Formats: sequence, C-alpha cells, structure tokens
Amino acid sequence: MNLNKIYFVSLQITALCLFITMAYMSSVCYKGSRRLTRNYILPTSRSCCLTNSKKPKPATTTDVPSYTSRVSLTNTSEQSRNLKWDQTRLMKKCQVQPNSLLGRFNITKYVTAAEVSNNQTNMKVKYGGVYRPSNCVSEQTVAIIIPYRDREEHLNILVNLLHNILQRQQLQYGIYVVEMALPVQFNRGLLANAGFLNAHSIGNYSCYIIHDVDLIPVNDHNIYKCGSSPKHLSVTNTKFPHGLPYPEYVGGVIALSHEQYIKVNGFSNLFFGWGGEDDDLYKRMEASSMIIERPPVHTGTYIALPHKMDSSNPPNPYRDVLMSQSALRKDRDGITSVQFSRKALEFRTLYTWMLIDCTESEVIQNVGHVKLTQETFMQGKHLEKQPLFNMKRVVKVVQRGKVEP
Ligand code: BGN
Repeated sequence: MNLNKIYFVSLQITALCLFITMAYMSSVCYKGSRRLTRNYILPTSRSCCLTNSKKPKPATTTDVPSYTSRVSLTNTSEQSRNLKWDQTRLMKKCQVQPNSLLGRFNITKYVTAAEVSNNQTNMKVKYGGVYRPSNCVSEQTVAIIIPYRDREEHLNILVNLLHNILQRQQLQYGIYVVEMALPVQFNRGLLANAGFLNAHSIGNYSCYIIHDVDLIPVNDHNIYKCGSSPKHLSVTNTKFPHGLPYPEYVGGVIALSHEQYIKVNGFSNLFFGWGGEDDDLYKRMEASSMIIERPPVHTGTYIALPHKMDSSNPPNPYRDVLMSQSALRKDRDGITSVQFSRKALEFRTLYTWMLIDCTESEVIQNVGHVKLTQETFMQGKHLEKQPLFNMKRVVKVVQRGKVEP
C-alpha cells in the first residue's frame, strides 16, 4: 500500500516535471521566433521551434559578400541580423561630444610607416579601414573618401591620425582611398564620385567626407559628421592661416550626407588637372539652395603638408569656362554620368584602396558636352542676354578629349 502510494506520487512528480519542461521550451522558441529574447538567438534554438518550421536560409556568397561579412557593416544573413538587432537594442547612442576628446592638440612629429602598423588604436580597425564603437551606437556611418595619387607619406600620416580622431569621436566609419591610374590627369571630382559610389555599395554610409590627402586636422572638436546642410570642415590651414581664401571656398575637406550628395549630383567629372572642381561644387550647392555650415576657425584648423609642385597635376586651363556653366550642367554631369572602370579593389589594413581608370574623351562624351554646351548657350542667351561662356574655349576642351564636335 505504502509502496503503491510512493509509486503514484513519483508518477505525478514526473508528469509535472515533463509539463514544466515542455512549457518552458515552447516559450523560449516562441520568443526566439519573434526576436524578443534578450539572448542572442542561435540557429539551434530556432530550429527546435514547432511554431517556426522554416529553417533559417543559409548565408550564400551573394547574401554575404566577403567584404561585408568580414567587416560586419551590412551582413544580411538572418542570424547576424538578429544579433545586430539585439545588440543595437541593448546599446546606448554614442555621445555627440564624447569625454574622450582632446580639443586642439600639437603634432610634434609625424609617424613612420612602422609606427602606423604597431599603433594600438589602429589595431582596433578591421581590414579595409573600418571601425565601429563597441559600447555605443554611432548616429551616423561615415565614409572618408581620399582622392589620391603618389603621396604615400602624406597618406600614412593622415590615415593614422584620422583613425585616432574618429575613434575618439565615437564614430562608425570607413576610410576609402581612391587612386587615379596613369597617364590620365588627376581629376579630384571624378575620384570623389567614384569613391562615393563604391563606398556606398560597400557600406551604405549615411555621410561622405571628401578629404584632401595633405590636410591634417589638429582639433578633434571638429566632428566628422554630416549636418542638415553640407559642412565645410577645413576652414583654415597653414597655407591659408587667416581663414578662408574667399567666402565661397569649399576645398580641402567637405562633408555631404548621402541625400545632399545625390541632390547636387556630386562633383563635376570634367575637371582634369588642378583647380576649379571645388568652386564648381559650391555653385551646384548654391543652385540647390543649400547653405554651407562651418565650424569656428579655431576648430576647423588643419596643417597643410608641404609638397613639391605636382607635374602630373598642372592647373586646368579650362576651369573658368567649365565653372561658368556649372549650375546648368549639374544634372547631366556628376554621379549620374560618371564613366570609369575600377581596376583594383583591396581591403588593406587601414583603408580600402581602389584604382580607377578612365579616359578624358569618354568622360566628356558621356556628359554630352557639345550638345549640352549648345543648349546651355541658347538658354543663356535667352535668360541672361549674355552668353554664359566662351564657345571657342569649350570646343577646345572637347577637341582635347578627341570627341568630334
Ligand atoms: C582657387 C581654385 C580652387 C582651389 C583654391 C585654393 C580655381 C577656379 C578658377 C576659376 N579655383 O583659385 O580650386 O581650391 O584656389 O587653392 O582655380
């Protein structure tokens, strides 16, 4: 009798345990399927769910391009999306002016290439020069685009310093160095456009900062983020110690959000050689009714690294002609029309490097330059009584590119 009673009670206990276990498991699975648990959801816990019989789709190479999976900027696999969602939900937003900032600092000596690779800050950077803060969520994702040719020493100094500053600013960012293949003349605007398009497809950034390779920031209160208007960050440098050389100057370092870059159609692609592409950008922004934001002079200060006159980048003799019609040309000459081929793409230790090749004639042809200049000439006559440019000189530009007028 006693034995029977014990047997009966133990049966009841076993049944109760079984019931509790099943109830617990189904609740975990249910929560998992609705992504509500605080635990990171693993495929094993999901696959146990009776309510969610669909197995997670395995990540294919097209889902997760090797670059993005390595840097975890936009990993599209379901598991990583869950992870990201949960992490993001748990983390606070990064500060606008983090306590780690130093303000104005002195640079007593520049780093060597060896020091750059041993630097602790640089070790936190992932291949391709991308970084995200580990303890907070950056409000913006920032791509630094550096148009580049033959300035390795400057590039080392700049990239090393940028990693330090941008990490102190608690930003999620990537650095992109865009090089122009020889023998084509250097074209800063076209390189910026190519950098924008590539960085966008790699990391879908919200903010794009076009940065001269020889300008070194010396104040980390100069926040490398975009604003509601384009933000010109390099207000003064050792070459222009008294501030802007002229009020419309937007050369050096400028930050444009993704929307702003699209709205102005980026830079003109037609400025081969030195000068004018930045003034042309100013005209595009003006034509789009944008105003330019700037930090105070003390904050927007840079060192201009000295360099010899660059023989492969002579002043562009057509820059004033091109500039005079920039607003009218803007919609057909920019990121919507840029012509180039990407010869190489490398995810280097501290930056992503790409080599861009183009031919002047193709670039000019693609803008429909001759046709456009005749149209704008007529428009100019009609609207302003005065022709907007010197027709003879524009034809010369076209002939230089060997396009039949
Ligand atoms: C200006 C250049 C800019 C350059 C600044 C500073 C031109 C256009 C002339 C019609 N503009 O003179 O491109 O950033 O100097 O060096 O050349």
